[in-house]
Amino acid sequence: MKSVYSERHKGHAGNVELVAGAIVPAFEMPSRAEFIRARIDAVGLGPVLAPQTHSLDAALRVHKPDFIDFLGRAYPMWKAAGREGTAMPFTWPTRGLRGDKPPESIEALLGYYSFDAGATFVEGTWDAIKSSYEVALTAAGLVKGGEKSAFALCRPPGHHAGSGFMGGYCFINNAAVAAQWFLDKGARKVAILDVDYHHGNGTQEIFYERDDVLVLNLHGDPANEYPFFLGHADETGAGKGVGFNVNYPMPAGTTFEVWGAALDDACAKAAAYKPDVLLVSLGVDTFEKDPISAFKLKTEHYPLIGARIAKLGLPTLFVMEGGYAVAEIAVNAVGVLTGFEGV
Ligand code: 6XA
Ligand code: ZN
Repeated sequence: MKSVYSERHKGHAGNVELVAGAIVPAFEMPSRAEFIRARIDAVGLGPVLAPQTHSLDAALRVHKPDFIDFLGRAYPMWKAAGREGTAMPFTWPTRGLRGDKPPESIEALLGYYSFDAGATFVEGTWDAIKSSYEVALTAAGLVKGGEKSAFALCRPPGHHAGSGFMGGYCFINNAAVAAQWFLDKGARKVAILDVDYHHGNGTQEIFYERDDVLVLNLHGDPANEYPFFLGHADETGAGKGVGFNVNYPMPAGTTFEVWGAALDDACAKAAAYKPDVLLVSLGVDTFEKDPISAFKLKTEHYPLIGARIAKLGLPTLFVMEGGYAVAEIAVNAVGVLTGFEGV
């Protein structure tokens, strides 16, 4: 399997985040991607290509223009306001406030274009966002070009980013961009299988009223788990999208036996949909030792996930999402890919 990777993600570094009342170093850190990159070579998964340059046109097919424009302006505005360090949202236009009126100051814009404090900017963030987007599109191009599969080693991740908002370490929704790109290049139907521990609320929002993208999401029950405000089983789509969004919320402590049954059900639904392409939002924060998650998957399970997905026999693009047990993230993520290849 070919992978696509760019060193430019490393500029998105040194961020802090807000966890349980404390400001701590962000769990979403550059070493995550660097360990995965090294593991690809260690197991001989295949060549690692640099991304091609892409304009933002494909991002604008799933994101609002003012939001994408803001992502590029955010850190320069933060600095122009005399600030340094991490630009972090802290005020949101919730119920009872004016969410329809774009504000002017950087403090307000950060909140206007986010749903939490978890998408933060430093100097190199916008370039890293663009590189992650280009990684996804370049890997999509490999699959479109006839490769059976490809791995987009994206960082920052994307599945929490919606049409007009960032959050949860995500800015541009790389998987959603790639799905729309396949459709624009002639695919009739695309399925997205999100196996990250967290619900991919952004992906759900973007395609919620569509029947040309089937979104399947396995995740921690939002009643008790981030992102809390989306991801319940009764969210099945709207309009012509009814039936084309499927959520599998599962409780803390879920083991592979239970999780794997949900994966089997999701794979059966993906097969019945007969998509032209399958996208996998690949998070490995389902791992038992993940520091911010609560499922109980073990390292030996990740190749089984890849093998199960491979049985669908679909052109498949893996897009990297979460996973924070840095010591094991690479073995687990690349384990899915080698399992897919039957290595
Ligand atoms: C925010 C938790 C962000 C979770 C990010 C993630 N406290 N999403 O891994 O898949
Ligand atoms: Zn996650």
